[in-house]
Amino acid sequence: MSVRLSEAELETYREKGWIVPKYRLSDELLAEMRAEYQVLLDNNKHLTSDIMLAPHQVNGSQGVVGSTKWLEFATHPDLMEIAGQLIGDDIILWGTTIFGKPAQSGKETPWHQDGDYYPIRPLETLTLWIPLDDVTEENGPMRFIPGSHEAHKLVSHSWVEGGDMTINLVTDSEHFDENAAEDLILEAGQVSFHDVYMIHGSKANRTDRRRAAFIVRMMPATSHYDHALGAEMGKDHAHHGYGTRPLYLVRGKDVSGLNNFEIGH
Ligand SMILES: O=C(O)CCC(=O)C(=O)O
Repeated sequence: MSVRLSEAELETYREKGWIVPKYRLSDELLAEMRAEYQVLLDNNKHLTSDIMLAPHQVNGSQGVVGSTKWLEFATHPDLMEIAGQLIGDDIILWGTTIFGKPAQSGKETPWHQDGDYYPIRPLETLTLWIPLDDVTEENGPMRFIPGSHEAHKLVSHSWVEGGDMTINLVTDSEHFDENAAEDLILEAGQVSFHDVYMIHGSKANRTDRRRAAFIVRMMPATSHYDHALGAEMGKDHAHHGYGTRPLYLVRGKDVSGLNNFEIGH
């Protein structure tokens, strides 16, 4: 299956802030990822599956017992080929997450911009969102506000307490119109790619069907992942481990010359 993006797909990414290319993971790879997810769940019974940080690290953030298998999945040559067309050929992988959205009790992810959390300057990151299960309108699809990335600006967020959400920093409502949201209805094995400034979220899952997704964060190596800033910014959510995240140069070279590839390894 082709991993070359068409001009129309590139244009959609620029205009809307995300794309779901005409590409899908092979059934074999998807089956392997799903089996590995079961291993992850079995090895992490001490954690809730709503959000598992950095499963690609053997000792992941938040006490996750992870596996380098997730690093292998994240850097699959097809995915790297597509990422290269969106953020250039020098790429650093700095994070992964699994939002497990379990059946019946899957928590809401409130509206947010990813970038509000990240110690990356200039702020750039491409997120690969890879559903391990079919995503329907009912089981908590990702929801995007088209074009909300366009100004390339972080808008104000507020800290909202509550145990029924996967994260607590929420985009203030004056910055977007929820009625404009588009739901991302995908089959397992399709992949969505979104921009770091995109306002997005997902509703709770009250259905009998799990909606787990593996998420990969990659930045162009023209940017600097500043670990010291990460430790400082991450005080409010220290379990994210932003001060000690290992960086992986997965393509090309460190153009910024500032990234540290030893911390956290
Ligand atoms: O999977 C979800 O429900 C939320 C994921 C998310 O917000 C993200 O990948 O940035």
